[in-house]
Amino acid sequence: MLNILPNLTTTLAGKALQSCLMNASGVFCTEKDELLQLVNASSGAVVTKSCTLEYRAGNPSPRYADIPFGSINSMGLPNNGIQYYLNFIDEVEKQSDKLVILSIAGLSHQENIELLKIANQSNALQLIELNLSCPNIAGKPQTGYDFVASRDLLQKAFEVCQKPIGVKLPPYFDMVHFDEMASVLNDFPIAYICCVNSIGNGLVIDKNTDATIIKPKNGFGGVGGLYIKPTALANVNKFYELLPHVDIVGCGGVQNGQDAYEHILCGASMIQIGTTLWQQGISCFARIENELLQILQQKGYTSIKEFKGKLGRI
Ligand code: RRO
Repeated sequence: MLNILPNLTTTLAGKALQSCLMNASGVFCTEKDELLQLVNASSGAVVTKSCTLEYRAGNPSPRYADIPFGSINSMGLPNNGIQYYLNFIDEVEKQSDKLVILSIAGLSHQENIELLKIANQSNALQLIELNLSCPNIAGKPQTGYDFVASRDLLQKAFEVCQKPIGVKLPPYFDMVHFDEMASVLNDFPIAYICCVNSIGNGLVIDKNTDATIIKPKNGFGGVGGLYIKPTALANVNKFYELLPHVDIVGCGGVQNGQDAYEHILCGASMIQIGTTLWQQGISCFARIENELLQILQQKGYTSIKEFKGKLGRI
């Protein structure tokens, strides 16, 4: 019998990629040396840390902590400003065909529009991830939880920017909210959606001190890792049903090949790795890739499209 070796190739926003694994925005992608390592890693694409118009130092430390089944962070959008990342994308384009996605997270709608206008001028930039879901800026709600504001921002975004735009969504927890967000997204030519950002405003206590484990926002921060896998899978799967023509990037709780496999079963075309990349470093891509390939081989699949979205129901 002919035994065809499986591969993890995929497409995202019409672009062919060698692997369906990549980093999640925010992890190991703020500085140029980190981004370069990601460009050279065994991953299908790279996304930058979400950026603002100017450099931001972010929130005071400690602002990230590993916790038993994941992580909590309140980084506060530390980044080097949009031009730093556009310069990096220009440089990479000359040496590599790895897709580098620019993540944008303005602190206001006006700032997002300015960022999109600047991004639109870049020759090398191919794809933008508009972050509608940063949970860690004091006094700023997550745009993705305000359906009217999301529509308004997307309306303006597609007026000023002709480049493909994907959106990073917060997790939703109510069927009505899935429907409402899907009906907003359906009205725009969204390149992809990424589900999910961290679950906002969790609280973790240090048992030795009886105090919060991170400092900003009185200890409240976005929760990532295994804690959020069921929520991430539910969001991927619900939006796969509601937006059948939009590529979905799954993000949340991917520690191994089985987790990645489950995201694809739920409908993901691509998988982002956040907390595991933070905890284990860049070698996690090769390990998870091998584990996922083994699962495909065991199940007799040769490509991810053979089982994407084929979640069974009982
Ligand atoms: O920088 C952050 O605090 C941060 C961002 Br922008 C985000 O989108 N998600 C997150 O967990 N942290």
